Amino acid sequence: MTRRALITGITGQDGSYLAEHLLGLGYEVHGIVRRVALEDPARRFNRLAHVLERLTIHPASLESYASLFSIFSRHEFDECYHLAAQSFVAESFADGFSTLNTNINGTHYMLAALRELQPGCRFYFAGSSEMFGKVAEVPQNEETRFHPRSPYGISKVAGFDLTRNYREAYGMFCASGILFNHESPRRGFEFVTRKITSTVARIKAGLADELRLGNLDARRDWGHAADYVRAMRLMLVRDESDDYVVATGGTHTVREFCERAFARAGLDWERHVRVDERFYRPAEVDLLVGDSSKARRELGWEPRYNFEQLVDEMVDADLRAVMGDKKEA
Ligand code: NAP
Ligand code: F7E
Repeated sequence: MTRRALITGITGQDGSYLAEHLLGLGYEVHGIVRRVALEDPARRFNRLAHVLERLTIHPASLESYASLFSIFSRHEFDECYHLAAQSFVAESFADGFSTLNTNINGTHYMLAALRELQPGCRFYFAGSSEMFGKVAEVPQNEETRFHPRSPYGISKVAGFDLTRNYREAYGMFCASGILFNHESPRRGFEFVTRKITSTVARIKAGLADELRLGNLDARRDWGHAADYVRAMRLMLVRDESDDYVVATGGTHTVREFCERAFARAGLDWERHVRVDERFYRPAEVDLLVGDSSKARRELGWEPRYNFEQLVDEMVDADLRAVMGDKKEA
């Protein structure tokens, strides 16, 4: 029987890779998008353009329980991947209220609607390494204490707790992935990796000269989104639901990311990068590095990309895009 999956946040980086992955496995894939996305399809669906005809899209909003309830009352799903969120940490400092509202209530609405109408549907929650925040130990695993350092991190801890509570209180199949940073050529331009690789390409093409960044010493465990969406599905096809850290186990500074990205384009990063206080955060998460041994052991998951391959793929894609734009102009 064909399995049917619903993805919230299908227009985002992870949603697009997950949709591709599930289609490749023979799933029938549905997605929830907000109406603004439907009104601006060329921009909002750009990550999905190549598979859009094979998807079923439903308009709904995470802010409206009624809109989610209506979808679950009309369509049955085997698996539900709840990826939609205000996902930019810096923005959560600027507007904590809407981040908490979307990320906490949105997750609660999803769980409550499922419990009411489809308690047998398996549920995935997109947890984050930001939940570890001011880290209690290095590396971080499923037992590490949470100490979030941003409204975003706080919203993800609440979503994680809600998900676990629906599992424990109502016996539903609810799993959380605690995913460390994962990037790709489809990453949003506001995140540091894509900000770097897209600006490298513009500098190479003579369209820019300078890249302004915040904390160059921040360390992240960066993986590739295509690898991480495989782990999401593996969590939902187990006999029992549980929570898993997904990470590479490696760590690099923002400075190291710059070095590699500029070098890939034949540029010297020190000639172009300027530190700008405006991009510092009120509270920083300095050292994130994940221990994903449980996922490797129980899910049989492991990443296929290493750090260098990730950076190179992102730079190459942005170089191609910028050179293509220049030719057209
Ligand atoms: P992303 O590219 O920012 O995508 C976010 C998605 O959420 C988009 O489809 C967006 O829709 C949707 N969305 C945002 N606010 C919404 C709202 N109010 N109502 C309905 N949809 C809304 O994020 P991502 O990198 O793919 O991440 C996917 C999930 O994993 C997020 O929950 C994120 O917090 C979490 N996560 C990400 C990482 C990472 O490193 N990428 C790590 C850990 C956890 P529009 O297109 O309409 O804006
Ligand atoms: O920042 C530093 C910044 O915005 C990474 C989201 O997917 O991963 C992501 O959150 C680091 C931080 O991602 C700039 O201070 C320096 O230390 O790329 P980012 P993030 O905050 O780690 C987690 C796991 C998620 O769950 C989130 O959804 O880079 N940094 N200079 C900068 N960051 C940005 N954005 N811009 C700068 O100019």
